Amino acid sequence: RLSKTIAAALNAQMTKEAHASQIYLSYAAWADKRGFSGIANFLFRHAQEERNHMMKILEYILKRGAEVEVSAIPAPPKNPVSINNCFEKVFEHEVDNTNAVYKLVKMSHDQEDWATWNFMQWFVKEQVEEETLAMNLLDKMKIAGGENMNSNALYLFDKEMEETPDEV
Ligand code: OFO
Repeated sequence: RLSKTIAAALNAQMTKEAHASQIYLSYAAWADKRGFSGIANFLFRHAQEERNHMMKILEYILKRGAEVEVSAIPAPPKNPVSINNCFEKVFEHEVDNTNAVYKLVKMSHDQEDWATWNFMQWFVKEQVEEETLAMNLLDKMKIAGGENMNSNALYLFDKEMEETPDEV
């Protein structure tokens, strides 16, 4: 059985994953509007992935016999100012979510809730993959000029993003 505090923390994490999905969704729409359809495609796919994470937690809460609380999702932050800035923000967001995941891991460890601890390991692994992916993309952009990427480099980057998988 889930303790009250673990159930509350899992519910909060569920909302955090939903928030992540909204962030990717808003950035995807922003990129698409500016003609970057490859980047938009990648971000739309990722929005779906974050929603799957939300569902994964929801199903776990139910399976463990606790109450699911679907609450309001905070609005996504302001639009990025450039493609480079977009991926910087994506990376920052992923680091922030990793910290939230770690808190849950610690809480389940402290309470000796080994089922939740084990369940959360999937998210630990997932966050490593997502941070690595965001870092790799930032590295690529840095080589291509970072904030000063010219239209040629941006064109090629956008094209490549169409095929970039969500996972590394
Ligand atoms: Fe849900 O994995 Fe990113 O945030």
